[in-house]
Amino acid sequence: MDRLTQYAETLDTAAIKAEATPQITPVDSAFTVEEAYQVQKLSVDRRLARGERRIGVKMGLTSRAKMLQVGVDEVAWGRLTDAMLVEEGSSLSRAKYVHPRVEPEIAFLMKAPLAGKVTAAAALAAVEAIAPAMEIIDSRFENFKFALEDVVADNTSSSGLVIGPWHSPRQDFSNLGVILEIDGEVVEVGSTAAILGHPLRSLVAAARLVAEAGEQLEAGDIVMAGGITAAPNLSPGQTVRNTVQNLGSVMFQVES
Ligand code: 0L1
Ligand code: MG
Repeated sequence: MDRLTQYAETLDTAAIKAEATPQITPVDSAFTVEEAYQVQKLSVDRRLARGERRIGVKMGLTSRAKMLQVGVDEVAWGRLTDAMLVEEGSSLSRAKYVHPRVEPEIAFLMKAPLAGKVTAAAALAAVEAIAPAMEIIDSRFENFKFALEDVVADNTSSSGLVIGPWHSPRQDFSNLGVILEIDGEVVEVGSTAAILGHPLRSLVAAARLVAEAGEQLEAGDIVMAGGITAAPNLSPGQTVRNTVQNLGSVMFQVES
């Protein structure tokens, strides 16, 4: 088995078993971001081969704070499957994750394909709806520590998504207030402007990056725009809610 296939199998197995695995980059200093995206695809292909269905993409490292944290100046992306969907208002099992965290986000629902170098206006024209959303991120690496190459290979930590009510995108969503609550207490506040200054920039970047991989955003795809605040840890017993100005809220609970 070649080394990229081996990394994909290791990361896929770590996700299935909810067991952390060592970082790749400390033992493979030649590992590149391009190879990491190949590992990501190989790993997600294993899920598709087990019967999971592709439902869209997630954008990551979309805020200046996250870019500084990982030491990069480019966004990253990952692939979403139907098995990652957590029904709005339902419970997820903490035991299925290694060390899960939650990010308040907004999501786009596509009504037309989009790929390549597109304008913000063209991106908006391809959007059917927008919704308040949350991403469950769960690095498969020990101690949630990684370099860019590691996290890209690990499907940019993506593990789950929760989508709230869909709304028309014909409104100004460039700077909507965002409140993340856990057990009724406000733990993070932010604005959709934290996503590259305007969430549409994240969709423009998604179209460019998927095209570089020879893919496209499809009608019906969900695109997670990116984290808006720091990502708190999840623990059993919590009720988590993200409320986005004008878009309403989305919630889930955490079981053991
Ligand atoms: O969605 C994100 O921005 C997270 C990308 C990966 C970094 C992390 O796991 O914190
Ligand atoms: Mg995210």
